[in-house]
Amino acid sequence: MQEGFISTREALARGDGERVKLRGWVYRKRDLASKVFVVMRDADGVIQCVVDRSKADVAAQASSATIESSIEVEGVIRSDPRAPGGKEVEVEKFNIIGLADDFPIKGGESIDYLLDVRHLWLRSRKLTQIMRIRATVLKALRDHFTSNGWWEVSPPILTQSAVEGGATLFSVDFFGRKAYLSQSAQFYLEVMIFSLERVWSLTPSFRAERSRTRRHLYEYWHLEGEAAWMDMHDMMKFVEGLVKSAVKAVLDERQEELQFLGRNQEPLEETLKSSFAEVTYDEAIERLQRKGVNIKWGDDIGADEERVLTQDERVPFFLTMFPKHLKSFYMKVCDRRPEVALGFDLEAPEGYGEVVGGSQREDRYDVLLQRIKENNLNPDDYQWYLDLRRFGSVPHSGFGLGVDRLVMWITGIDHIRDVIPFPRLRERIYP
Ligand code: NSS
Repeated sequence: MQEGFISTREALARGDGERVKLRGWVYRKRDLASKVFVVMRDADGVIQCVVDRSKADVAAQASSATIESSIEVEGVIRSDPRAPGGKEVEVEKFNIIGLADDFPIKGGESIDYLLDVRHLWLRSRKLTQIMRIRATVLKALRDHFTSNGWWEVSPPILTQSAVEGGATLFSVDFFGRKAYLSQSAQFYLEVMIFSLERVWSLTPSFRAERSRTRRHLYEYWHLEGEAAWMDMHDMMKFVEGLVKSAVKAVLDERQEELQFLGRNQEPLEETLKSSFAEVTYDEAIERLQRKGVNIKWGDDIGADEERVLTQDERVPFFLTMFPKHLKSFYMKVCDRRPEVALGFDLEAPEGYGEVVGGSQREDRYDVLLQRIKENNLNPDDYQWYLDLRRFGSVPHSGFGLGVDRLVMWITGIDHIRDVIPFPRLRERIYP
């Protein structure tokens, strides 16, 4: 199947007069009196293929190929400044492999309709560029863990108890008992650090979010890390390196895609050159008040406030040291200020907001038990989690990174549904 075929990208790098064999799908077509122009796309890009009407059989084939038909072409490379990429293929052989029915996407359709035909819309050039960037981000993130000596582990998705509060749990019937879809692998990762010390996982996480926003999914990709012997600041340093590794890979390897998407690359370049600042919750409240936001110490910093804090920034920064009542029970309470938890969020600039949530974990049995009770949770549900504080407890920290949110910021896309191939939406779990 593979023999002799090259990609559009390779073809555009070939010299005039070279013979090439290509295959892909009909992206655009124009039938003129003397020529048939077919713009063919493949995973790498597009190339213009030209058939002269003097080759009557070949031209007839090209002419009958409908939009999105799969094709094979053979021909010779010619420079032409009018062609996309500056080169085209003078076609000598043209085969239709799969003739397409009338393609239902013609341009100008509503977002709603495009979601109905998501399985076809994923062929669009915009979504293709985003998926390529997404794959590069994922590879960079994985490589960063591996090259720093972290172990990948495989936590479950079916779980018994909440990590991030009962309000956003999806429940499932597990042979007559109630189970839940995982919100976070954190507690399982905490178990694993007692043998492997530094562990990570990449899994779907599920949140039955009440509100519909541009940055919430019901099923999203969650990259989580957990490590023994690391305090909050050690973990923040690691997260900074991790996020920079993804930004660097995209700048190095996905230039054409960023340009296609019209992404301003300056904030990404600045991110690589800067160190991420730490802004405490106390400072953030003051900043918000100075900007005229009606907020006081103890109030939650939500999506709207994050937008105010990040919209004029060009480099990610950490928000830290939150009032403990705003944060999950597992965060370690600060010794000096018992009303504060050792948590950190990484805020993406340019209005994007939170992409990472992490903390140092409460490693004292009594304090953790107390926090579970304060949060009206049943200690029986967390017995195994409490056990970790009974058998060789260790200072440790961890975080969860929303892969979709990171890709959203790096690509500069304004809605999270466009950075994941199959977003689950409330109106439709489709396809
Ligand atoms: O709720 S988090 O802030 N934190 C946790 O789940 C911790 N238990 C993770 C850990 O320490 N191992 O979620 C972490 C990140 C958050 O910063 C977002 O980037 C992303 O997960 N996140 C989401 N992305 C998309 N859609 C939704 N609904 C969503 N919820 C969280």
